[in-house]
Amino acid sequence: MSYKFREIEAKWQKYWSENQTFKAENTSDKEKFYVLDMFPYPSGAGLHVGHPLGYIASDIYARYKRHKGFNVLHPQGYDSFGLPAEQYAIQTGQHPAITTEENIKTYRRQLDQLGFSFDWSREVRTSDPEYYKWTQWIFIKLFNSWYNQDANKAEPVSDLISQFEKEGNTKVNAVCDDDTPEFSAREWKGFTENEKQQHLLKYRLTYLADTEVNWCPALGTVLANDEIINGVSERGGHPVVRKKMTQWSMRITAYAQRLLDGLQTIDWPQPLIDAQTNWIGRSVGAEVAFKIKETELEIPVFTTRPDTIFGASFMTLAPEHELVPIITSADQKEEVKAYIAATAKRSERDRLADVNKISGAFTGAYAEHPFTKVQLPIWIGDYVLAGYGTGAVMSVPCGDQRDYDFAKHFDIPIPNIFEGIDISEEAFADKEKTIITNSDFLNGLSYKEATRKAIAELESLGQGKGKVNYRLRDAVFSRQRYWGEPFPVYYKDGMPQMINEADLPLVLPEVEKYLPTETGDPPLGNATQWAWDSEQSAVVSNQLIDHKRIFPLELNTMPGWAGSSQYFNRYMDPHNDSEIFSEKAINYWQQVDLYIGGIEHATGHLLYSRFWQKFMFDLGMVPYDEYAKKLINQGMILGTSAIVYRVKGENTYVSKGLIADYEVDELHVDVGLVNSSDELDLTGLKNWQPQYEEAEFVLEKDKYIVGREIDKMSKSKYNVVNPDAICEEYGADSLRMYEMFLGPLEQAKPWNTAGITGVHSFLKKLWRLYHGGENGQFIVSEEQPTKAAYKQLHKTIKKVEEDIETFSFNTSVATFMICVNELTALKCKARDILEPLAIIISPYAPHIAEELWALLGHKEAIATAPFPKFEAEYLVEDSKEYPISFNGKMRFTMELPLDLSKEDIEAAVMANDKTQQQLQGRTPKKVIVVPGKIVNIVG
Ligand code: ANZ
Repeated sequence: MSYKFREIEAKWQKYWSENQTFKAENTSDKEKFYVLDMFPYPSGAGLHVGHPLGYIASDIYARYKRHKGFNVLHPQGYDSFGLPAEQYAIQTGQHPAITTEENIKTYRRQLDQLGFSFDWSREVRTSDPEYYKWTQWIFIKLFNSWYNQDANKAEPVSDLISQFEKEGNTKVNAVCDDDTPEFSAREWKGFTENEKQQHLLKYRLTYLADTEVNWCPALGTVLANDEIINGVSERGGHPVVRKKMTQWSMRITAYAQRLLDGLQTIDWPQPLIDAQTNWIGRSVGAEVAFKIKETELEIPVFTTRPDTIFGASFMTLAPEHELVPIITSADQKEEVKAYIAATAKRSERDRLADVNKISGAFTGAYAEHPFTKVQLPIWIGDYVLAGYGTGAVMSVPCGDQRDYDFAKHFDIPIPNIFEGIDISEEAFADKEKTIITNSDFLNGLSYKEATRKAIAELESLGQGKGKVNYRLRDAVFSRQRYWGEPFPVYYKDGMPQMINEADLPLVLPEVEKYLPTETGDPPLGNATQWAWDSEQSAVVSNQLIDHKRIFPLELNTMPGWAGSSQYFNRYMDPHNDSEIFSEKAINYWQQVDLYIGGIEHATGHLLYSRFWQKFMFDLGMVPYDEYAKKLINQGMILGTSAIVYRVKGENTYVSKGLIADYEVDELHVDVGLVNSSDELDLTGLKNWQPQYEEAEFVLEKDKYIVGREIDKMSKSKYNVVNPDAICEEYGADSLRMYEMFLGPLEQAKPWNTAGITGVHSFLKKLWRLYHGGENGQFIVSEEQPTKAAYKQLHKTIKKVEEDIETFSFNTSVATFMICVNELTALKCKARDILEPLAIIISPYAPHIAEELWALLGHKEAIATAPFPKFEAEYLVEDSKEYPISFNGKMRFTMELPLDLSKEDIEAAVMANDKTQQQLQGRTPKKVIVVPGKIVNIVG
């Protein structure tokens, strides 16, 4: 019987689904193990072969852990809110829910066909109201919390209010807005309700604030920094301006230090830890206040180098700095205004990137140096960012390159206090004993001592203090989109109010159009039923809004990262409709043991989700403030693109070997049109795209050979390989094994479909190992296996177990191949070998393993069969292949037991026909026997 993989795979997928083989219970005597994948965004294009790489790896691990006796949670779901479905809706009018549902169907079919051991009974979809109810619920919890720096955790706003009532806010040590004013208990009590709410917003962990955003009027939305190229939108090339908009923000900065500290406690890849560390960007330094001449005003600056303060010769403020309009002198007003208008067009990223484009303007104002009392001119320049530190710097042109360039450009005098001294960051970090000169009381000190001294002196003047600064910014949480979670928020007298938790979910309303409204409101502004009846607790018609009982609802929606910040916990108890998850469920599953996903989420999802987990920990809802103990970033599978060469200005295409004689343009063509020898199917090409129909081709040896290039797999490069076709031709087990065989999990590696045949032949060989007989039927014997067969099996058990534990899945595949070759050569049909072999191979190739397991006579699925135990004794050698030499020349080998005496070895060698042939009747002078090593016959 041949290996009918299509039948076998369909049969077992059906079996697993009908028997709920992989359903995990929330109670078990077994130890738990939680294996998580980053859930997919179900895009219209479906999966390509690169997508399942991480899923295959995590599935192997999950299956392995089941064999090892664990109760494994391995869930899957969909990150199903998002932009592509919305854009498709804008173009076609098709409701995003419908497209999303269709795409999910495709994804589910594709995932099922790969034989993953997911517990689908726990599926979540972020766009499902039953799921986003809990995303909204966390939002409300964040709104009702503030960060107490003394307790170093989030606490209820109700506690903060009691404190305000008792003693005002002067003793409160909170992470709050910079412009939070001080007030006494009496003042607090005197505030109107609206004023109280305004003050509280400055403390809440999610708050409404006027934030500088990149606004693209043509697209009607805010854009992230990386969606803007050279000042215009990446999509469409529309102008982008910086604009203040009222937006929801998340006070993630409150958690900056804990987000850093937590990285030390988890087993995550170093590049990912580095990316988050840099993103959080902790800087230790000082905040120094510079007085502005002839005013009561001060400019606070943040500096990492207070030791250089005597080199400060001017100041630079970000153009957006709030003091700019106040301090600018009358005669500089025009210039300053023009400059501000010009820089508003540049994104923060451009401002940082264009170090050579020095620009700025003088404000006409002066600040006073805290020590020398010298007057320092105050400039504005866009190399100073409004959102970092205090948005102002003391400029030290002899110490800082950007300050130096700026001073040079505008001819600002550069006093050099560091003549001949290396003051680079490296020197600062390494050298304890370098001397600071020309700097009054800092003379003769090392950098570090000078830093300490400068801060102490500033403190005694009341003009500075030590300060730790983080590059991390609060995260803007509002999106002007339709297809996202609605905020559970309505507005009363302009202040946000939460709807009751009991009234969740607040379901996304229907709209006629998915575009922003004519008045510039987000798409939810098109909804006619989008008002909150605070008495009935219901969504009602906008026409009923009276601002007394019926209020307008929030029009923004939440960003993509909202839903993915809590799914790992929700999987533990996904159908609970009274709690986000039960105590029992979280106490049992605790946290994710292994999380596999892409590094591209390093400073997005993987940072935000850690923040939400820490918040949940502060609420006492979860036992760990890190949700994923170990994380692995799988490497990308790259596409092998196919290139044709078009003669410039002509419709002629030249084969690769001939291009030296032409001037050519390179074009990507569909990789499906190219065979494994890089030959292009010209008929196929002509049918593929009309521009090739009439084209001429210059061939070499009657063939058109394409160029090959390794690129990211993408539709635009026509190098996408669809797993459906591979499954159809070779089966899922071949695909799974081949993806692992491509190389180490964490490395990027190119896909090459031709290579899959090797793995496919291996599986056929595996199948044949269990078959034979006259008609090739299944055959297995009860005989005692040979020592050699045992040895092969146990070598394989050992290696595969070590490989899986260290996530080296690629080397296991090679080990299986060797094992099956050896057992085939040994003609091994023994049950005691073939049964354990089926189990160790089943995490990789589960369908064939299940089929063999059933043929072996088992009624239960292989999924929970115990992993075979490695026994070292089988690896102990008990015989030796002796090289038999004649006068020092090796002629043949002989397998002899290791426990033979010297005499017995000699006797056995002499009795061998081959020895007699070599001697041709002579009697050897001497026979040298070294037991366990060699035999040499002399004479
Ligand atoms: C004086 C000085 C002298 C500085 C010197 C550096 C070297 P990190 O490490 O990134 O925190 N700075 C402060 N706020 C800024 C802003 N909003 N935009 C641009 N630059 C800003 O860097 C902190 C240093 O970057 C600060 O220390 C300040 O320049 C500058 F020899 O102050 B320094």
